[in-house]
Amino acid sequence: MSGTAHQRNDIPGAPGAEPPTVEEPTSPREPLPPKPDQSGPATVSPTGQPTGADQADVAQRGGYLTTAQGARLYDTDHSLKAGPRGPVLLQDHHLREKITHFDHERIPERVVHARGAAAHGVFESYGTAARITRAAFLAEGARTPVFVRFSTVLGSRGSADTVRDTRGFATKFYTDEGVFDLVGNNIPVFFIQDAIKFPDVIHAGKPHPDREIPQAQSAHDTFWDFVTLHTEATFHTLWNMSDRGIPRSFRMMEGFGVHTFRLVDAEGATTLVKFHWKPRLGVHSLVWEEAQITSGVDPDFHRRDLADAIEAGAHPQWELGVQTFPDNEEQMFEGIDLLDPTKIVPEELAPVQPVGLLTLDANPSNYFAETEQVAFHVGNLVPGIDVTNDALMQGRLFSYIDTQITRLGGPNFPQLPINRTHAPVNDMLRDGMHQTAVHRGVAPYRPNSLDGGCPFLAGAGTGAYIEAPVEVPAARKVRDAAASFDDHYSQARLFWRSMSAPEREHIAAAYTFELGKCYENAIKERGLKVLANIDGELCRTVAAELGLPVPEPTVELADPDPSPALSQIGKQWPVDGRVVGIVVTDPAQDVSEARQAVLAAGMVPLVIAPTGGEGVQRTFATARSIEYDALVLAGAPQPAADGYGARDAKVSDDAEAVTDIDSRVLLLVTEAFRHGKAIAAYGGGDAVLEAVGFTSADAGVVGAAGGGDAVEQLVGLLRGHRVWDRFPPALGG
Ligand code: HDE
Repeated sequence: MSGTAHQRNDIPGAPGAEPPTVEEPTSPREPLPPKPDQSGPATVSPTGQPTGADQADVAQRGGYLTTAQGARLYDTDHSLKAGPRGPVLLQDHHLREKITHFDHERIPERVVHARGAAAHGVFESYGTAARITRAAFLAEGARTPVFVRFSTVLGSRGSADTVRDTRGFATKFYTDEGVFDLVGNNIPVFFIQDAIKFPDVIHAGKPHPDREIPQAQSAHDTFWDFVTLHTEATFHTLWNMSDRGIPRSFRMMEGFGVHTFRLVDAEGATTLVKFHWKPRLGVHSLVWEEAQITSGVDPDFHRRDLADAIEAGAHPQWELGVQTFPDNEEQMFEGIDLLDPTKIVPEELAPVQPVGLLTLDANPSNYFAETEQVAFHVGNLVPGIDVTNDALMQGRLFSYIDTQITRLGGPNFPQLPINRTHAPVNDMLRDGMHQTAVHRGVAPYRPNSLDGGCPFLAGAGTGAYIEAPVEVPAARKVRDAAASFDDHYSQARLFWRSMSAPEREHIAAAYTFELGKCYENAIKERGLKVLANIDGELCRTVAAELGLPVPEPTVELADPDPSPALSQIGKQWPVDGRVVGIVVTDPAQDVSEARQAVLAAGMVPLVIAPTGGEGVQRTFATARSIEYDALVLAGAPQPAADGYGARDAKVSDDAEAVTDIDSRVLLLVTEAFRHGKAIAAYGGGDAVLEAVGFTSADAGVVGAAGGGDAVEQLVGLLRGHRVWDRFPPALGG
């Protein structure tokens, strides 16, 4: 539940309510409360009744170790044996209970979106959507608790966060009228137009079935085989190859409902809408090398970033907005088929109108109970929000409940604490595995007289969910799609044309990397044919890199107006929660001015010193550039005691490269520079810049008078996310 008051932690990973002692504690006590940034699901009953219980009441209790039945135990390190060297006795109930439970600790991971991270928060409605929907949580001033889970799609639960992939953005709104789930992605279109192909596209994207390689990525033959044979996937694939496929942070991603939804007002009038989440911090991405290094150095980069930011009090925020379209018989807008989930409606044609603000303000207190057990479902709808005939959406309406039954072990998963609605439940569903409700009465059917006719049916005036009575066009039964679904390229071309020069470079590099990793030449050639239908220059660039001939387009190239809203470069954004590395020469060096300035700007300072010590978060051995959005060089550290290759392979042993500065600091700075990060130097730090050949004439490299000045200049640069001038305009520039 959100709304907990948080104290701000300067540095992520601050100890909990009671810092540990070095000696093992000797007297029993109640378990410690969660950290101030953490919260759990609201304590409502399986039927949605607030229990008034403290969250501690549903966690472990008591200072003594017990069995699952509450009997106290005196030893948990030794099995019950026939003598100290004898065999273990079958009667050891504690051993059997402990091992048996452990043996069943795992549940199946999600078939897609297995890897995720989540947070609690609140959604505050502006009321601007009240004229088009009767949904109570969108009325003016309504505040609704939410739980949001972000995810990658392809990788297993233990895969790296920063792979090139689509990201899930699923929001559970615990509204007074029942749960509403907005199960979206960070990319507004999908690979396919019909749910019946979903198993196929996922089989193609997942690791090859023979060797189970590669994990969590699309740079392999089966993925490219599929998307070049099903060219409806072209637009989504282009988004994935763009910087959107490698977000800097979950906090810096847009979210999209993808499908067109139908909103229904109090009078029954309907409006078609597309949902958008707009991050307050702007859309920002990693650069590819950074993403690759991160996969090894910190595979938990995104989940750590989310948790750290919330812990530090930099609560991520998104505005929910809708694009609205008249609900007419054609379900088209400006020639764009609203039932085709491979198409966007450019924001310039239909502006995104803000309807509320989402704030994530608490980390989960238990990953499994909350993030792993949360079960989203596209069919979790509330009055005022309805579905459309999008064939992708229709299949999803079946899939989500179905998959939870396997994953969560039976049909009662809505009763898991994180999934419990906050609205009263009287559903006539009974029994089943893991039933935790204890229902009364004898007549779970209706009509009945034995239970006084309960439950009664609601009507429009008593809050019933009533499907909008839209006409279904008279038609013949077919396995087919509308002719408008055949245009697979014009919006991909629109996207390409809307990109800035560095974004185009990144796209060309991504296609080159991914197709270059395919083994089969035929697949690379087919990939180039698709690119020829997007843009000649893109195709020629990638073909040259692959060493393959340039194919001719097979369609007439469209001439769409660019949509500036698609580019993620060129504006200014807040810097909340960005991480600034401060390099010092000595753990005792006083950099309090720089630290304070970073904190005052709402960012996180990490001091990097030759060795650990009070106030030091990283050493040269543990630091890597990918962790920092900007660097402050507060001196030029000499090679540290562990600064030789046999101890730390990051150290350069190249005699030419050896200077009187620790070469890991030089690596840090050159990588940061290459990745377009801002760098400031003061107090002798300019010697580091000199050693690597950078000067303040280079974009985003600044000399400063002191720590405060350095941070102030960095903040100015960080508002633009990256130093884009360092990426030379080449392709289409
Ligand atoms: Fe999903 N998808 N999906 N999907 N999806 C699942 O449900 C499915 C699609 C999305 O954090 C599964 O609980 C089908 C589009 C997210 O727990 C499963 C189709 C979009 C999540 C499923 C799609 C999504 C899922 C797997 C084609 C963006 C993670 C585990 C019609 C609008 C939710 C689970 C979480 C998860 C089915 C396509 C988003 C199998 C059949 C389009 C964010 O039910």
